[in-house]
Amino acid sequence: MQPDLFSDSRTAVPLAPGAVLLGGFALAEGGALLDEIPRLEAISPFRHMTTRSRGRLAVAMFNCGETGWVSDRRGYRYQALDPETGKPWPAIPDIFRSLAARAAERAGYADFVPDACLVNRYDADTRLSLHQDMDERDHDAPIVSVSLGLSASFLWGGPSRRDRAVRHRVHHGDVVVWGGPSRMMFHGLDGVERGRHSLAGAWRYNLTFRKAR
Ligand SMILES: O=C(O)CCC(=O)C(=O)O
Repeated sequence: MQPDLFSDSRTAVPLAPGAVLLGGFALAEGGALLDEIPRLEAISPFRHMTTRSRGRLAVAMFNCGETGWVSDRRGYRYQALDPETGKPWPAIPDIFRSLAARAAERAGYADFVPDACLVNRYDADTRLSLHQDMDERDHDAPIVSVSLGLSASFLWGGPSRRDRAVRHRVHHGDVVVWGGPSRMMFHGLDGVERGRHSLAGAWRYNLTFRKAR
């Protein structure tokens, strides 16, 4: 891996064809986006899912949307009901939807209507290893990934897990969008800073919007 590439907080940094880091795109709405999280997690709480092979995921997660990503001993999939509550996931708030659509459009993907939003929560010791998002039926739509709270390093790899990943420092309000020729690129998250963010406390949150069905 290379050392971190620092994004200017107001510029668009191309990562690869079809992929861009929109520095500060959600900065103005960051607080309002964070304000939605307690209401959503009161319906579907954060939890550490398990995987078929590797035990407990370090990242705490829940979903909002018509469907949500789940992992357990049976594997990865999307499902309409939260397995913890047996009820539907909370709806995607309008402010989330609007931001995701605007970020996608800014990156060149018009008319993005996500049906799933994974809400990830990290502390300073949490990482998400390189992976591809491949459980969605619709691979034509882009992925929109919003960083909130503490800064971290977003890992941007290639089409193979063996490809060298480049680290991009992502800050509160940064948005990464990838689709088209980059849709199946490996990516991950590393190096969450220690400390307290004025709005998010000791956490980094991430909203990942996808069209899954
Ligand atoms: O937290 C991030 O920035 C990345 C999240 C991610 O890759 C995922 O949820 O699949």
